[in-house]
Amino acid sequence: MTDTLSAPAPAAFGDHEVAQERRIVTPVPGPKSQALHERRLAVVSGGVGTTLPVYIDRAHDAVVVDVDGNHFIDLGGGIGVMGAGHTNDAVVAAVQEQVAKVTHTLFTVTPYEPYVRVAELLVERTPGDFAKKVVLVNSGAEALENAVKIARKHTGRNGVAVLDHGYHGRTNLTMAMNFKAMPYNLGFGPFAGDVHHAPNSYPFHDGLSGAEAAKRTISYLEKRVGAQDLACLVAEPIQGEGGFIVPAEGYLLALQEWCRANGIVFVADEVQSGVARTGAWYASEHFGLEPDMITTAKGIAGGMVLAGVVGRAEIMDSAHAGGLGGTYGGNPVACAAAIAVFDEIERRDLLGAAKRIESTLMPMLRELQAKHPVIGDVRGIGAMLAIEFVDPETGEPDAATVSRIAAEAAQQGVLVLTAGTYGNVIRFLPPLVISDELLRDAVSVLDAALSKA
Ligand code: PLZ
Repeated sequence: MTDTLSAPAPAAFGDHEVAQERRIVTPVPGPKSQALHERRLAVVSGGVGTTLPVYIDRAHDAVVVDVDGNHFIDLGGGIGVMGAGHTNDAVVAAVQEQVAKVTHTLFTVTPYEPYVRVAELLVERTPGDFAKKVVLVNSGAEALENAVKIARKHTGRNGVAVLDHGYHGRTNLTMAMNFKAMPYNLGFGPFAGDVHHAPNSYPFHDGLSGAEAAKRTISYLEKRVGAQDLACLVAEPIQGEGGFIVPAEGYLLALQEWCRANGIVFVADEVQSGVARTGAWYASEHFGLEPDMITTAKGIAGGMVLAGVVGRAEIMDSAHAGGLGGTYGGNPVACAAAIAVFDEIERRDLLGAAKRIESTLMPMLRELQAKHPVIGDVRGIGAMLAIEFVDPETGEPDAATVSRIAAEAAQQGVLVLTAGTYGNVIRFLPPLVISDELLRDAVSVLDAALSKA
């Protein structure tokens, strides 16, 4: 392994700052990344995939820097986690302060204030003008596990309804709730029972109105399961891994109404769409929803490990004392980070920033669509946008072009994530603090990659 391509001198910035620019100084992956990757292949399970074997050394705002000194524009933000920006000053300071005070006691043994504060913030910022309560956990999947567990206890029913193209996690129950077998579920069964998959609303493909799609979902569940056997219906307001599928107008509201009429707990899985991502605190607001429960994770704590369930107080309290918990749930350092993130969203108007990203990026993506017929659909809300690739003749999903473009963009210093049941979607989840200039630069790279593909 040659070491002649050494990293450039660190940029002349303060503590953890990084120049907000794209700068590629070695082949991608560079020699240091390649050496790390060899070490990794020897000891890390092959089941842990790698989208791009570029090893990251540091990051700030919307730029990540690898061990070879390459600066990448980050349009994925660690799958929508870094809304407040990488190494956000306020989050870094809050974590540093808390880590030197107390890092762990276990909230259910001897509690601490940051957990309570996060719960207060979640109660205030989630839609629904009713009494709510919270449980904090460690991951999105664990939040879903808890939502289902509480809904079952509350209703005394077992059935869980989920939607086609949905994604909910990698634990046994959440695997059963995923739509896509590969790579999430295949060979990992047997899976938890009483999980029922129903057709969703996917306007680009089904052409149905919200009312028509809701009728289809509801009649499917009524025939196949029976409303009185369902504890909950779990729906992502905008389906994330499924390819940023924005349901037709009125679809989700009709499902919520049906749930309410039938005593079914309506759970909005906002693990990907929540915490300012779409220009609202929670995407449910765009659809006029007041979910009985919301699961939240990712963007909530600036990359620190935190997730939670917020729900109607009477539902959340139906779990008996001691029925909810876990060693690390609501860890004080993670909670301190979350409090700083919520504060930053307000102080820096990150809801406005998400809307600004939509108004900058959406027209540029539509221009790409006009130029490149392989882009069949441009969709999303706020800073949760996507383009879906299909063969312009046949309408067949085109995953090959998506892979080529993502690989070429990385070579040029732009990180994009793919998504979609058929792998034919490029999704954009940039840190909300990204500048318009970086967005324009990144799109010009995608444009060139499209022309090349
Ligand atoms: N619900 C809506 O998007 C996580 C998965 C990444 P965890 N999505 C990214 C991967 O390949 O594992 C997600 C989500 C929605 C639940 C989850 C699960 O959240 O924090 O990854 O458990």
